[in-house]
Amino acid sequence: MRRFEATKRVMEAITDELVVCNIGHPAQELFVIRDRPENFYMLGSMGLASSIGLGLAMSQDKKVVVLEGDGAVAMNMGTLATIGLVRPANYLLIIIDNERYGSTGFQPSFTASNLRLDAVAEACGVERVTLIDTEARITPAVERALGANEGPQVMVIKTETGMPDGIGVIPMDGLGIRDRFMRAIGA
Ligand SMILES: Cc1ncc(C[n+]2csc(CCOP(=O)(O)OP(=O)(O)O)c2C)c(N)n1
Repeated sequence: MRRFEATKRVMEAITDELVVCNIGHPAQELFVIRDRPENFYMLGSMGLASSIGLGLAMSQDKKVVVLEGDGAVAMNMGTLATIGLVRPANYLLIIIDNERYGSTGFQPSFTASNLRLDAVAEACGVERVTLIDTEARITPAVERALGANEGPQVMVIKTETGMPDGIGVIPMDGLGIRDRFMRAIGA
């Protein structure tokens, strides 16, 4: 299972939740898998999808699912401490851990050697942390996580490296993505 397959399985569990997605290839893959106005794609700012999603969860009632990369979370590790502190019940952070900085050429990241993000999330006070390495477990686990309004929750999905050929750039600019998303959430 690569990030693409993992994202596909996550999206099978999504109904009306807001989805905020990591910069680069993860966002491009999500666009191909299932574009919808309730998706907010990061352009440019690595590490901030989890923080933007956190603010979103704190400011409105809909459930928020954030799709992050291990590299992005390692870059902004304070985000896990903040999630464990403010504890929004409607927040699910899914870290797709391919042990690489995928979008820039699959250079090995910290999780390839010394970093366990599930353990960091637990140490930050997040009680519901799930570690998944099997594709078939993803959709039921996300459904379960979203069924209970018992966030914050963190799910780490271990994947292989690589991505499908032919994934192109998202045909919207930042303002277009923002405006469409804000309309979708009635902001
Ligand atoms: C502050 C900052 N540093 C570096 C980059 C370049 N960059 C964009 S995506 C990326 C890799 C992201 O890796 P990860 O979050 O693990 O996601 P993956 O692509 O592996 O799914 C890098 C280094 C950036 N956009 N912003």
